[in-house]
Amino acid sequence: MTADTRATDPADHRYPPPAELAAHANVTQETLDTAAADPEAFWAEQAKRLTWGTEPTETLDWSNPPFAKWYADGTLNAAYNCADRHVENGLGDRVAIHFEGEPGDNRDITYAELTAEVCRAANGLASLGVKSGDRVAIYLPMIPEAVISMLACARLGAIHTVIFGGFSADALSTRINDCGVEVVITADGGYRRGSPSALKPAVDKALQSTPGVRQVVVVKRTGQDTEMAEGRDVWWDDVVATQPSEHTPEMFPAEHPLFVMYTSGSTGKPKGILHTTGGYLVGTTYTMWATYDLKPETDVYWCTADIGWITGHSYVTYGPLANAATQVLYEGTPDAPHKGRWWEVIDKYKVTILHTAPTAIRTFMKWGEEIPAKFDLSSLRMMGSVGEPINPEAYNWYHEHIGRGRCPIADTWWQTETGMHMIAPMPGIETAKPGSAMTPVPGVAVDVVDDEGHSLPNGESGLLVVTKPWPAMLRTLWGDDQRYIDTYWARFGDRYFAGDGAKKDEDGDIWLLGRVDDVMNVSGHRMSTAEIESSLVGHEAVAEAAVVGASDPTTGQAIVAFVILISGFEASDEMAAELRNHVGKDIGPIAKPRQVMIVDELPKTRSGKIMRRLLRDIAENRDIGDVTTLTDSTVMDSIAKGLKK
Ligand code: 6R9
Repeated sequence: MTADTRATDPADHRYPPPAELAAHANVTQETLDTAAADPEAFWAEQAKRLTWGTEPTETLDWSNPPFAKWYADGTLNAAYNCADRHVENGLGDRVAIHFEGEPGDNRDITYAELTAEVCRAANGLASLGVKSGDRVAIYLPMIPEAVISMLACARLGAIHTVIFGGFSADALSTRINDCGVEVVITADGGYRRGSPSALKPAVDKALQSTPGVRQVVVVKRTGQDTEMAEGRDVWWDDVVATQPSEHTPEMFPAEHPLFVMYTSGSTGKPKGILHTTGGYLVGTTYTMWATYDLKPETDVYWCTADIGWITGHSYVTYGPLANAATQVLYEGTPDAPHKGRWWEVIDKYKVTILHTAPTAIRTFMKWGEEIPAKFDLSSLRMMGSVGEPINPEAYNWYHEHIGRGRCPIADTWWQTETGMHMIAPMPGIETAKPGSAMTPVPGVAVDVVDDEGHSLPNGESGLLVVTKPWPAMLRTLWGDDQRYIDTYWARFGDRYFAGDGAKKDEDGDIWLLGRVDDVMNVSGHRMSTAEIESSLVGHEAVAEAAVVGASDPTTGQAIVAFVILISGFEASDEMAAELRNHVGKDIGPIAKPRQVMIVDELPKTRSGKIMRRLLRDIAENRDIGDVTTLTDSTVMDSIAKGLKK
């Protein structure tokens, strides 16, 4: 039981580690000290968590920064590490995945079964000609085949690129073309909010403009009517189910590419973040074990992230499975068929570690604490948060109403680019502060610096940098080394620029302050203002568009768009609704602006840059501050007036 340390200000609550957890904690102060004294030796040691074909003798090669190599003379197979080796170690009967479908269907998959399924899928993909280095896109709901497909690709050395099922056909084709994908794995559909939701039609549409795709494998999930293109589309059951359940894994060099994950940058074009095999797997395997104090023999872990995001890669597929953990995989939404669905799942599988996002917690707060109160959540012992800063109110609510005052919360800061947790409290050691991600994980070094790169003292806000290479770091942007250098390294030399503002408090603990670039964070999803602006100006009625992220009590930030119409088009509620839907269709429902404001002019600086800060003030109903750098300071009046109409 945590001591009652309630203070009046929610940010001043303090949560020391529960004594029981601290007594058996995976990570101790000694771990932190050893790692800080010699990070490379620490990471060399952590590599022993994996089973290698050839053990690495090198740890980090930073001779050509910012292009890092980790464990470069080692060889391994990621799928073998996540499946077969556990069976060889006598854990074949342990459940790897408790799958819970939204309609209530469920399936337990042991490590022996997982290994067999991955082998079958690898044999199936190989029969379609997939080989090492080929790119395979995965566009699936949260069903076991999603994890199996990722591992089947990894087993063959093929590079997977998972595209979130909520993305539109256009977003799909852009990513497929950028990555040079030849094979797509999808499903007829998945269950969302109580009904089947089709996926295959978006693939069909995307493939009209992806000349490189030669084959589509379709998993049957919902049984919806599905068009199959002759010669191109094949059913998963026809290609995979009939295959032998044995497959000899090839050992690949540690720096062999594992996957590309697209994420929004500050320009419209999504960035293909490239992760490689050895370093990524060491980093995720270690942090999975350390941050959650994972005890694979007894814990039941549940991360609610979709595999379409990095969290789903590192902490649904690779981290948990490399540790031989037992986890829950849930297909649907938290409110189907009722708003207590998550708590029911926790009770049913006796989940001990829950990892979710602030936006979900705020939604549950809105629904009311009486809903989780109806369920037995006594199995929980540890919880995590990821994706955006968690506000102290949501943190305290999570602690009290879900963790029932007993469970430490790891607020984990990291990125698609970092591959693994970078800043998070180690649950057996640290007294957590609501809203702070606390301190770097063992083996990681960060700093807060000013614009010129000078380290800032405690108490001051600046920019977050990572000061030493880490194993799961991105290696480059797919096909664009220059953009990799420019985006992350040009600013501070050999220190990685994360794009986040941060502050160290008087104790040196780190508070994340949100993005400092034009990237919004909506429900934990990164969205670029430029990408949505370019979608809006793609509509025949729009002359110009400016998009900002306005703070929102549930989603963290919400997308607010200001648009100028081409003359001849009328401003109306219908037009605003049409533009919202246009973005939804173009990019995906999560990119739909909360509001579209039709204006006559946009505030611009003398150099022609749109002053998003002012638009954010309007979107958040604040007084407009300093407008002296505007070309025409009356613009703001006219916008504000125009909006009152
Ligand atoms: C893992 C993930 C990365 C951006 C990152 C930051 C924000 C993530 C956070 C957080 C404050 C946390 N972010 N976790 N901000 N506290 N615990 O979310 O990756 O989708 O690439 O987003 O998300 O702004 O730069 P990704």
